Amino acid sequence: MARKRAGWIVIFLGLMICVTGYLFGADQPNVVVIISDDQAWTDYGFMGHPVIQTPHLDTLAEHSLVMDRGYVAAPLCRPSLASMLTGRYPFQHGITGNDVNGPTNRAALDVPLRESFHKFPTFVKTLVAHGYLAHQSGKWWEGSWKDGGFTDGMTHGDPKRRGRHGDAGLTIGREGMKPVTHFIDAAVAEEKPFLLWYAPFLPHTPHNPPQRLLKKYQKEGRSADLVKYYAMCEWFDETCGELLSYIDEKNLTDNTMVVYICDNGWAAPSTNANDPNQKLWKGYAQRSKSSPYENGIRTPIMISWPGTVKPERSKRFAHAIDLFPTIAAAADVEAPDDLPGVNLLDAKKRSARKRVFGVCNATHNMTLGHPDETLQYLWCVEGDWKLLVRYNGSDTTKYHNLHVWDQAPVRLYNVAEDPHEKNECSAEHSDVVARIKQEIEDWHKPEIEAKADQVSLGGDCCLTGGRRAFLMNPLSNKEASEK
Ligand SMILES: [Ca+2]
Repeated sequence: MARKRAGWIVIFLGLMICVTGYLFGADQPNVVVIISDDQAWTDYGFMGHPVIQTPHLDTLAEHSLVMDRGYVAAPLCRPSLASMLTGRYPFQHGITGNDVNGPTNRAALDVPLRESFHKFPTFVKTLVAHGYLAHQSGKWWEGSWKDGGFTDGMTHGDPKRRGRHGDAGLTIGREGMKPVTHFIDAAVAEEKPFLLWYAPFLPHTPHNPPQRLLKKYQKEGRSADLVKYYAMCEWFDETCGELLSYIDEKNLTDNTMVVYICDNGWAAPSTNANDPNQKLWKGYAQRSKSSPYENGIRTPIMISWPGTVKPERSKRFAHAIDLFPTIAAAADVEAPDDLPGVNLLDAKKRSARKRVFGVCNATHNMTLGHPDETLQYLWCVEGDWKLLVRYNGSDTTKYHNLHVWDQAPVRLYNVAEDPHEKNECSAEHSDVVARIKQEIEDWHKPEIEAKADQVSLGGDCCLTGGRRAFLMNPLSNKEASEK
């Protein structure tokens, strides 16, 4: 009798494995998400940069599906990362900038924003709910790793101990890789699939690379800010190499999907020295970080998964909001069905997409429930065209200088012929402007209203009320000339 029962148990377990595919995590790949911080889309060997050397990411690219027309939802760290996590645009999840108003009580004012944000599903929480171990390292703005649903991590998020955008997590890469490699060892020992959030504070400022790299890029006539940045890009690449080598040494490469993306672009101020508007901002080149131009929002997005994802170079669009549906599909778990992104492993879905959208809000000035109040631009890239629509959202801090110079109500570029956006051509193509502007309005208004209503937040949905209370109009020609 006991033997018969045991037989049934074996059959039942076998059926469970066939049906679910992830009993004991047997068929679930590990997922490694590598996120660069402040690096322009051009600044890699595999993207054709003539000076910067990124041999490890170049090797990863050789083995990856590389989508070099990738875009992020916002050209700034916190909203960009929040959109990767949730698969939603900033005006949907509410994190539109890096900081709230109020320089002295930032910690208290940020709490309700984070609490609202954490009601949204993320790929971290979803994978953990399906048996993954998950480790956070590097940039993390939303409290502690525990708040984000990770099972392990580095960021405490305590404002009394300088918690804001990663704190202890920001040492990863810059001071070695031990927390990550220890976590990998622990996951292997437990025989569980793992998710790694590797978002080092690289090549982000402070630009303090090792001397050996600094010396390598020093050259007569090359400005000091450029030398430091180039060296930082290679330093970041070295840490990616350390991580990927460790995974290889542990024989995990074949069962690990690596997703690569950068959160927003960056360019050295000296590269824009001839532009009089550069006087307004010393930190980085205007039209890079915090801007909707290509040096702010474009990034290569790549996926490596040996034996499962065919290495190729694709000209199809990819978007940061695709990470959640892609990672969920790889792990064979459900993502929310109202997410606007696509599973990038599905070539048909990639091909069917005609355009991508995104936003640019003020860097600070976030207030709960009013995600559009700080809106500066909406943008759309469709085929060869890119349209920017300027809005006049609140922007009361020093970061005002990032956008104040740019007062054209719309700007149109043919980014296929003019990838560095030197020839604004809206006057010659008013039909294209009208068509894409309408597409932007259709995307941003009614659809999002409906989506906000659908989001199950398990409580009062601040976003719905907020959006109804506040809908901005783009700058008119008259306003633009007066501002
Ligand atoms: Ca960043």
